[in-house]
Amino acid sequence: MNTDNIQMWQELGIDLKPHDSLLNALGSIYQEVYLSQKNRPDGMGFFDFVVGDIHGIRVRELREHAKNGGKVVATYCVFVPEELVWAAAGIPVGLCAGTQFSVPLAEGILPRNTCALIKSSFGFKLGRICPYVQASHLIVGETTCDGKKKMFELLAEYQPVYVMEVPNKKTASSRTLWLQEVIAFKEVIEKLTGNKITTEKLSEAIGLVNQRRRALQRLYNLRKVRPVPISGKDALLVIQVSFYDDVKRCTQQVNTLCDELDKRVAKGEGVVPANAPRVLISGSPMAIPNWKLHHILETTGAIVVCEESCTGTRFFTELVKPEKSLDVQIKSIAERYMNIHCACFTPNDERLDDIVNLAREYQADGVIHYNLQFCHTYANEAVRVERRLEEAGIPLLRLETDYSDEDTGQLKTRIEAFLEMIRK
Ligand code: BJ8
Repeated sequence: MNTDNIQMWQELGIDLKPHDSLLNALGSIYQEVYLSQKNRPDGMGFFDFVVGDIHGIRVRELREHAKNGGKVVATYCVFVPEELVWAAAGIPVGLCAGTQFSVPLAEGILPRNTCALIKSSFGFKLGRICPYVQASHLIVGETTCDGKKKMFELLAEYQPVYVMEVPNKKTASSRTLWLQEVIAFKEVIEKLTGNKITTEKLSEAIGLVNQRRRALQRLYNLRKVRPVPISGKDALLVIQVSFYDDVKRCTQQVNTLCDELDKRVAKGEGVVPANAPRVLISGSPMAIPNWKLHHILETTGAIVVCEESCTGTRFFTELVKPEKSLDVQIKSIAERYMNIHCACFTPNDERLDDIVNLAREYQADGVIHYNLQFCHTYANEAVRVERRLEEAGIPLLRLETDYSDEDTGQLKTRIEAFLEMIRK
């Protein structure tokens, strides 16, 4: 173990013993899920390196930033407009919360029938095992679902938390409310960082984040090809890392990876045979190290070609329109974020359209609706997803699971039966 890292974690108040166990567990899962894959693109080397030192290099960069007077702003949802944080010379970090490891800690306080994402997030803070949480000056929550809203109240007992009000409808008055929320968030960030957000700074930040979105769009477009040049697991990892890595570096690495994939496509080279069943996953986000469903699918002969989720298309599909004055830039940011089709909205027909359109664009043979157990928002919306896909003639499998391994065998059986049905 790197002694510099240990010192840094101690300074951040990390509880070292469980933290060591977490890193050891992560190392073996990564070996099994990622490093055992054959024919991976060389460009994944960067992402392996980042995950290999997941609580080291990037945390050190955040600490350096803080030592120079900069602020770190942690988020849990793709609704928080990161452009405003970058424009105020802060660093936004998307927190992971994808591990079962921290769930039992949270269950000491939160009801067990709360979704794993919420319990994992809260458990990280309770157990002091996430250096990103410890290194952040402000955690930004949102009113997307009830469980999260209430968890943020409890989290605020441990660390400064600011909650953005995300409306539940997309009416004109909801849009006005959301615009006010974005303006209020700008003020919070300016106060936190001591930096005024100017038109120039915001324009630069919009450009940077849009470039990363374009790079991710490029990566996803390459997954539309048959045979697919990259595994679903690897593509998911790229998205997961882009939530917390430096925006410029990450963009460059994604583009380098895409250059390599372009060459694979030109040669007709894929990671699986052209006739492997192609699956689109739709639903709850999958934070590091939640690779469970992709791993089961891709070790059962299928290939995941797209994720309609916040760790997928919802993260990068829409760009922020570049504008010339601060007021219009802020409006443009608010508009872009209101186009995220999270199940917390009602009605949410746009998401149903997205799933059908994406399934066609990515030539998916079937869709898996992935629901984190106890997430009622996505579970209830799945009823309409099912009807819509039936009308469109697209096979669907609805799965509900958590972060534990207990149901792996059962999931595998259901997935095998589904693949048998959609195999051409
Ligand atoms: S924009 S999907 S990242 S809220 S799974 S915590 S909804 S009970 S994560 Fe999400 Fe933002 Fe929406 Fe995306 Fe609640 Fe459901 Fe848990 Fe969830």
